[in-house]
Amino acid sequence: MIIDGFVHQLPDTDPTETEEWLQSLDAVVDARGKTRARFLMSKLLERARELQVGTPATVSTPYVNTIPPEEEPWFPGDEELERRIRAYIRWNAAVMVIKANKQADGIGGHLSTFASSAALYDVGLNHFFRGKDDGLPGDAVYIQGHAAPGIYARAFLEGRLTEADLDQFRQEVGGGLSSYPHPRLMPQFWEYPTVSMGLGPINSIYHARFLRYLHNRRIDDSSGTRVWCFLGDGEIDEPETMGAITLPARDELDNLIWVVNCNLQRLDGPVRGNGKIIQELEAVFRGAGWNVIKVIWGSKWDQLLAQDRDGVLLNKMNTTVDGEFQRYAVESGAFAREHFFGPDPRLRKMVEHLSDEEIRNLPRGGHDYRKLYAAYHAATEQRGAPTVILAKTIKGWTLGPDVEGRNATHQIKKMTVDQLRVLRERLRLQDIIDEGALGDDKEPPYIRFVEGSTEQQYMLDRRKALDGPLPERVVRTRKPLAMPEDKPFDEVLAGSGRQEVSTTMAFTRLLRNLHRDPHVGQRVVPIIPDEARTFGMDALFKEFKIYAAHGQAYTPVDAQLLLSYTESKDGQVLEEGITEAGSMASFIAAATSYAHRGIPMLPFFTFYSMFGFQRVGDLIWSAADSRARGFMLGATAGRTTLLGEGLQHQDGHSLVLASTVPTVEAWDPAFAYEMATIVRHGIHEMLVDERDVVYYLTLYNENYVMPPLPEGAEEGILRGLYRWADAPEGPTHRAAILFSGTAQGAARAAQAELAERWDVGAELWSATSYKRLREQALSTERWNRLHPTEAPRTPLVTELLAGEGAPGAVVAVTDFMKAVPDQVARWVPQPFVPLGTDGFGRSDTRERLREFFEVDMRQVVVATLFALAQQGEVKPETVAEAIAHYGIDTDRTDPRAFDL
Ligand SMILES: Cc1ncc(C[n+]2csc(CCOP(=O)(O)OP(=O)(O)O)c2C)c(N)n1
Ligand SMILES: [Mg+2]
Repeated sequence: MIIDGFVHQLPDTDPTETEEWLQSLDAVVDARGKTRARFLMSKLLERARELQVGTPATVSTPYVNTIPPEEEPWFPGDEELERRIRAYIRWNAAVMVIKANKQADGIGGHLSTFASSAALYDVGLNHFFRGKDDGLPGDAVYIQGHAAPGIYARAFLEGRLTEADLDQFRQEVGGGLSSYPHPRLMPQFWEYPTVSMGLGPINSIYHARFLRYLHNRRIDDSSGTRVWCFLGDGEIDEPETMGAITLPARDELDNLIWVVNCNLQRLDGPVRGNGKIIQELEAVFRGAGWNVIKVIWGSKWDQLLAQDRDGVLLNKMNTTVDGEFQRYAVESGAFAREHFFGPDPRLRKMVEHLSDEEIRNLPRGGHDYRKLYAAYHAATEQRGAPTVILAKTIKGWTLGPDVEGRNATHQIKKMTVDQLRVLRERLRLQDIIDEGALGDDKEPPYIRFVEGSTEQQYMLDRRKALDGPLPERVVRTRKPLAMPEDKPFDEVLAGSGRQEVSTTMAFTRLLRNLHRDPHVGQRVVPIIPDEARTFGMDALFKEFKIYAAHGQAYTPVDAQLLLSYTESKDGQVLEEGITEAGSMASFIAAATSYAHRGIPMLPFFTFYSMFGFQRVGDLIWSAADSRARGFMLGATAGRTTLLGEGLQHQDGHSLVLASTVPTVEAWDPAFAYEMATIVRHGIHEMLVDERDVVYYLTLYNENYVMPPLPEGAEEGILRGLYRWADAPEGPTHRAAILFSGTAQGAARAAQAELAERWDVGAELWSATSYKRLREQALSTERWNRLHPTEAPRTPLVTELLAGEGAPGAVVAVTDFMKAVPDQVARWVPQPFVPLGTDGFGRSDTRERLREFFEVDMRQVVVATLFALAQQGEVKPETVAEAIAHYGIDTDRTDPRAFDL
């Protein structure tokens, strides 16, 4: 069997010596058995590592704690006091969920996640996580969403929340505590939304990397901050969780620590019933270059392991699958004695001295705070690699036999009085909670420490020593950012002269100019997922340089070119490689830096528009929850503008998806000056008005002459619609054509054609944001509905299009789906005909695509005549005449059809 093929390819410089070593091993296996041989091999590997021989790392170790008892550091806390504090927290966490469900049946909440992870948080909060009271940002802690009740329960004991607050858990409409970590709903409390599985983990990775970026670029000293991320073992199955784990190892992010709560269960049942999740994760993370610390067994197992001379206990640990371990969590001590220890007489003997109850309570490592303390301590001492702590726990721990380890435990949110009694005993709270306080007709009480009690003082002192409470969201600008000068914008606003350019090219120019701006230059963060060349943004590589944690260790193949691929430790571009999810996580880190660091940044995340909203929509939603401020640019936008490529590439709907995110301002500029006006306004909103908004702009790759900013057009651009050209004088009929993005070409051509051939004078309007128009109209409509006796207000879009001397019909043309202009259809009183690119995209020339999707000049002309015919302004025959004139095939299949 060839395992290490390489040794066969290298010369053996001393075969006799090699043979001696091999024979020694054979002899050990023969005489002492494989267990002993394994032990010796492990010892050899350990020594080799100490001697820095450079042997390849093994990816898995036996199913025991990584840190041996003799290497556990002294535990600086008061164990008994901490246990008692935790009992109070556990009790209150359970009571708040139970009460919430009594008051508002079906409101939900979770008992078991926190019950399994209480010690994981407490050890961190008592000994490691730094707050912000010293004026610095402290640590960033991503808390498992379903553990929120425990975090509130602690904040209550610390005096940060009241009983009334706890009673309002999940009743968010009245301002109650949010179900999960939502900065949007509790902006002074939560910092990082986590509850959509997998997003917390990936965000934490890019957060840690962003801190290094700030540090290496000398924008901020981030060496005092660690990023801690708590996640579930079930959450591990999300691609977002595991998809980026090689990055922190590559970048040596020793400021990142993950704590995986391995309770072996997820929502429906076991995470790996037939396998071992901890072993699987150890191998994956070690393979990826992480420092892995397994915390599997509590201290009481140490004595048993120390007696395990034949390796039978170890063997049993190694070979028992998780499904079986979960069973031991729900069964009695006698059952474990029989089935775990029982079959082997040597094992059975090992636990002879323990009662059934003692066997049942042999705790798992994740409930043992000495073990956890040792793990956290080692993680914080680790240099040059991120750490993952795999802590084995029991889901629902302490909540009693009806809840602990049960498959249904995740969703249990009610407890009977008897179950509460068991909990009270398990937590040793009989002296605090009166028997009389529990009863079917009673609300279970919250409990507090006596004012000035040792417990209260201890708890508060610990947080004081660690610089204040956590979690806490504070927006405290440490390094302000002023608006850029006019100069970066002027060039773009002036138009392109006779040169034909695209809005993408203009944006690249603007980005370069902003980079040179004395105010914001340093804080611009261009983020690109391996697509810069597609967008013509590779020109920025040389000037901005690409961020690389270790600089550039090679001479790039294009070194001799003016625009070479330049990496640098203080590079500015985050060239993320092919990961829109990772780029989005980077974006969130930069876009929330104003809050978590007090340092506003200006992220510009430019991506293939097709691979944005539909690919990473949930991360965008999480950016909104995080109160992100930044720019997202969907380049290669439009279903007909991106010629070639095809169905999987051509985006005609990102604007529809963008319209669903409350904080996203969605823009579809046609001209460079519109784009620049919008970007400048966005920067103003983010930096000066301090609005938590994300600006989404489409960028196209079609070249045409960019006109200069028309006098006074800013206001119209920013409200979402403005008249771009008057109707030509002369024709009898009047219409309006609204265009967005590259549809300006068809609209302008149609205007000329209509005047020349069909006696229609069409005015042209640029619709820069239907979303904005719709939001405004909805507000007006709502105001009217709620103020029925007052003079009704007119939505802006109605006022603009249907005022005095209004055109007889309105046609809207877009390179996106008709649903985009349809957003305002309800408020356009004239006949309104949207033309758009519904259906699957396909590869062809622009011209043929526009013909195919019926958004070319001819279709705009026909649609305009049709709309006028609706109004009785022209005859239906005239429309038919136009159709015939342009040779439009009226029997062709609708381009929306997919079931051909
Ligand atoms: C993306 C996503 N899918 C599904 C859910 C629903 N959900 C909430 S918790 C949960 C199980 C979590 O299990 P695990 O990660 O092991 O956490 P534990 O509670 O066991 O600590 C699921 C499926 C979700 N919140 N997010
Ligand atoms: Mg779990």
